[in-house]
Amino acid sequence: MDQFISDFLSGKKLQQLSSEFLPYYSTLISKAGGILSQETINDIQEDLVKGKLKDMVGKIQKSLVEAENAPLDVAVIGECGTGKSSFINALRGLSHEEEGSASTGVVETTMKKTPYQHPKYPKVTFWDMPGSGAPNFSLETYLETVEFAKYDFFIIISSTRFNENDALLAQKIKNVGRKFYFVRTKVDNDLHNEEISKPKSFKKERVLQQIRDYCLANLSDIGVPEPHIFLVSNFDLTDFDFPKLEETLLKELPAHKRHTFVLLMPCLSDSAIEMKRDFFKEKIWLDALKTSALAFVPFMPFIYGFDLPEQEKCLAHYRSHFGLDDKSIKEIAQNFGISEQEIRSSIKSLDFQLLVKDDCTIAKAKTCVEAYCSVTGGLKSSILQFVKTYILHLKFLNTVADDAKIILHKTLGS
Ligand SMILES: Nc1nc2c(ncn2[C@@H]2O[C@H](COP(=O)(O)OP(=O)(O)OP(=O)(O)O)[C@@H](O)[C@H]2O)c(=O)[nH]1
Ligand SMILES: [Mg+2]
Repeated sequence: MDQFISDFLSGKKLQQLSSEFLPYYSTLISKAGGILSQETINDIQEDLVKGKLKDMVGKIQKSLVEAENAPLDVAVIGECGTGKSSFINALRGLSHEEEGSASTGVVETTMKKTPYQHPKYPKVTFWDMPGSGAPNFSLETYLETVEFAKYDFFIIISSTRFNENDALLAQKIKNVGRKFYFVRTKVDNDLHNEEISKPKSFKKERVLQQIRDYCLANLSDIGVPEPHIFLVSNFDLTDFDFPKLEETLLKELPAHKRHTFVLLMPCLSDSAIEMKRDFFKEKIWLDALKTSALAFVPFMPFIYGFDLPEQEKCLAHYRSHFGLDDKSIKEIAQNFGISEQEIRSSIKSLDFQLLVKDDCTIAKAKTCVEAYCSVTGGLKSSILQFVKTYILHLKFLNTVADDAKIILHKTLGS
């Protein structure tokens, strides 16, 4: 059982909990940051000191609702043919031939600004911009059509060297207070070409370093100070700098937008899976803290039930977020030539009954509830249901996240 929640329920002094809140919260959240803004953290600490538990509940609830509903608009810009549309398709988890994917091709393809919703998370929109170097291109009209302030951040893409237009766009983005990241695509091509042309001396890491150094020198030549650059292949997001790009974007987003971004991160690396796990863990914890506080608010009806279909829904929800729903399992089997049976037998999160039946959950919940009842008396059954649910949700989450890693390594291996 979580120490902070357990202390809360067993009636530890709120003054003391207030000073323990921030250090505890910091150990709990993802390395890329949490859902609560610094302002909300300060407010919660103050509410704890003053014993204003109802206010604290309201603030946590507000942060959770904001995190759930935050829209995210990402603009992808750069020269013609650099792989903007392919990058968007990769982020949306769609192959280039799938229905609803952005058109890609060897000739100029994207002629006007086009929004693409994430198929699973409709609040996330990627904006596919026309290429900035087309023959009929005019920087002035381009700047007008882009509407810089509208987006949360920009990805500037190049497949060779960045140019003056990219630098101008970066400056413009900076002026409206938005962030931009440079992504160098098609590194798979570069590696392939180098390997064919210099089979004896070819070293993958050295070639990648050369591309990185070249891009950095090129960006500083055109006046971009200390640029961040990420090397990717749109055909393989598990490799190169894509995981680092995800982590950087997540860190630099405002707190309430991080949750939306973390949802769309494909489970293509251990670090992406861990960041997802941490975010959901934080949400479960904030929910539990809110509910624990409510149990101490006078005149608030505290009725908490344990509804099996609801629990099953919760498990299905985690499976979907970690790409382990039935549809995804089928796709993994097809794409990697592994039998569906083999995938299903190697993971534990498909057996809801087994996860729920575990006696440890009830034993753990009872210990915690006894502490609470020794302080307040009454309410025993509701609190027991709440603690049981809390422990179970954590268990669902951890089982699903561990399973996602098992499947990731199975597919990487094949
Ligand atoms: N090898 C390799 N090819 C890529 C990569 N990204 C894109 N391509 C190919 O590059 C070509 C252009 O890709 P698009 O995604 O259409 O490029 P775009 O920037 O949207 O092009 P416009 O819309 O015309 O500006 C296509 O043939 C893609 O398959 C990559 O990372 N590696
Ligand atoms: Mg395009």
